[in-house]
Amino acid sequence: MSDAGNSDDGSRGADRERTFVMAKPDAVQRGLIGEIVSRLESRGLKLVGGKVTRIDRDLAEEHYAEHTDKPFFEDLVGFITSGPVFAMVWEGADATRQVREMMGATDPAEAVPGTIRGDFALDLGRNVVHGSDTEPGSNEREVSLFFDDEELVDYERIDETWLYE
Ligand code: DAT
Ligand code: MG
Repeated sequence: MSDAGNSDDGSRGADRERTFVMAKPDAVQRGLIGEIVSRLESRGLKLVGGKVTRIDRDLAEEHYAEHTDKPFFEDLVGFITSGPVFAMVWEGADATRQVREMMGATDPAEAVPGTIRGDFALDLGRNVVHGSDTEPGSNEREVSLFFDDEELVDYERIDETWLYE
């Protein structure tokens, strides 16, 4: 990981990680990009990459490879390729798990209020946001699927000394 930490021995940087997040086509169409960005940004996570892009079928199949054999796979690929998405990389302590918590349950019907899906979605097939799962390596796999290294920017936020002890 980067030298994002501020301590002399670099130890504060040790538990920072990067995770892949995406405002899905429904979020883009419904004007929810800012809402999603705002929540993660206010939490203290750091946006290190972001772009509006279209996902083609090959990328969709690779991104969702774990679901290839699921009955909903075709609908999922159809949906995620149906319009532009906003792809992001966020960095921070325990970022993958924290983003997943902030997203809420996969099925918005089960997502508690206060989570992104619990506040902005109703239907499993239109759940507005994607975040890497917590399987080791999932975050890195997805980041590199969507971003080249030079698209990701190392920098310090001025509030980092107030976000991390
Ligand atoms: P998540 O997006 O929370 O990581 P997942 O990886 O299990 O959830 O599934 C990927 C997406 O596929 C999910 O956001 C919505 C869709 N999906 C999951 N389970 C589904 C189901 N049983 N029926 C229809 N769509 C489903
Ligand atoms: Mg998943």
